[in-house]
Amino acid sequence: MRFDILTIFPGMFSAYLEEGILGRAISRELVKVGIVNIRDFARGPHRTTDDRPYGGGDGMVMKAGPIHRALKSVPRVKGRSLVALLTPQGEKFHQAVAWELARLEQLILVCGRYEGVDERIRHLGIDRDISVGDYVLSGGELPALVIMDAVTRLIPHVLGGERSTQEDSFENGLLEYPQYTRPRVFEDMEVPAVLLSGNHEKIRLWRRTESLKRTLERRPDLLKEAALTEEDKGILAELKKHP
Ligand code: 4GO
Repeated sequence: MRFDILTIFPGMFSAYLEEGILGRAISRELVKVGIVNIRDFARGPHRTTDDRPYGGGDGMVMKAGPIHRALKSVPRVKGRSLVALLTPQGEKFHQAVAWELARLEQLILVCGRYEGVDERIRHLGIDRDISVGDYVLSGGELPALVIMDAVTRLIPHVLGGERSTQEDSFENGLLEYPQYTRPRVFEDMEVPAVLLSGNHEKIRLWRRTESLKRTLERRPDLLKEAALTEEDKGILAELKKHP
């Protein structure tokens, strides 16, 4: 998988691309990342990437020209390649979208700044508008990093043995069960005895119950979409009777 990021703030990406899961995936060449500075494609002595909005009003709008030229400069990888604009007006990003994007050969992410980008850029090579949530940020850079992170950890061999994506929240449509590690007693709080029992069937049942309990309490909306077994439905019925 190759990511190409279009931004006027290339420096915002370095820390995140050098460390952690994403950093390691890059050094292992499981993913490649190209950063394009939109300002390199701006014209005039001031290399301006923004201008005043037609019709008046506060703030500035990102000019279409520099973004359009920056996009054309990105070599398109053969195979499935997609250009996404990060905007609060986009389709909401969630785990299923991450899986869909993980199947691409190339994902090009366009980060806007100021009050937004000239609408005409949408007709010049943007395939999809994506939003990471219902809030406004000062730029598309953090959303681009969020998407790169969520997608990268789904790429084969990125996570290795340390953690399975299958056990994550949302992969089975439920929230994760609580986790504990040493010490066994911390600030007078004990690890639930079942986890020390060595009884794998009891542990599985306890975790599934906790997962369902958490989802019911915090995100009941997720239960409508989750693939529930007959056992799950039985556990849920009990939880609703005796919360
Ligand atoms: C994306 C971009 C929020 C999101 C953004 C989001 N804010 N929720 N801000 O994914 C154009 C100028 C949009 C600033 C950008």
